[in-house]
Amino acid sequence: MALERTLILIKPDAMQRGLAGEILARFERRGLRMVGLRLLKVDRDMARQHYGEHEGKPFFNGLVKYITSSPIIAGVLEGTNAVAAARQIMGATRPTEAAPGTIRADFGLEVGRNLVHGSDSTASARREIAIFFAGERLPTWKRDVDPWVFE
Ligand code: DAT
Ligand code: MG
Repeated sequence: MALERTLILIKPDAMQRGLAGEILARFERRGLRMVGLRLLKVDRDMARQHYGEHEGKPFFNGLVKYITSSPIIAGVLEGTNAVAAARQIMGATRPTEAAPGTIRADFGLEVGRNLVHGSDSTASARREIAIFFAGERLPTWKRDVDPWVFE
């Protein structure tokens, strides 16, 4: 059980469909805490850097065009096993293979319009947070306060 940070993106299709609040709420109510949040338009250089591992694949150019097509929200979420927890909430890459109850299954059908990004490892999270929050000092949450207990 490790305290981790992960990068999420609310991608252009989710923004255009007015689903940003719904998507953020799903991460938030699971217990992941926001430590960074910004609205931005990704340019080609940033897109190529973020999706560098996919360069050369047949869908790469379409992916860059899509992610640069409208403003997105980038967020850093913190929590126990945050990387895996966020991926679980998102669902599988292909919406038709994602489990019901996940964001990608509940709101999408097309792999090229799958609404959200989430880092796939802590190493990816570090790399991606550095791209989207370069030079920003992200706050942290105090954890020395007991949660309420229902007796
Ligand atoms: P994930 O976003 O689940 O980490 P990935 O890193 O393999 O998935 O791919 C990055 C994004 O690229 C993915 O969210 C959607 C797009 N993509 C992946 N495979 C694709 C394909 N076969 N055709 C079209 N787009 C694809
Ligand atoms: Mg990925």
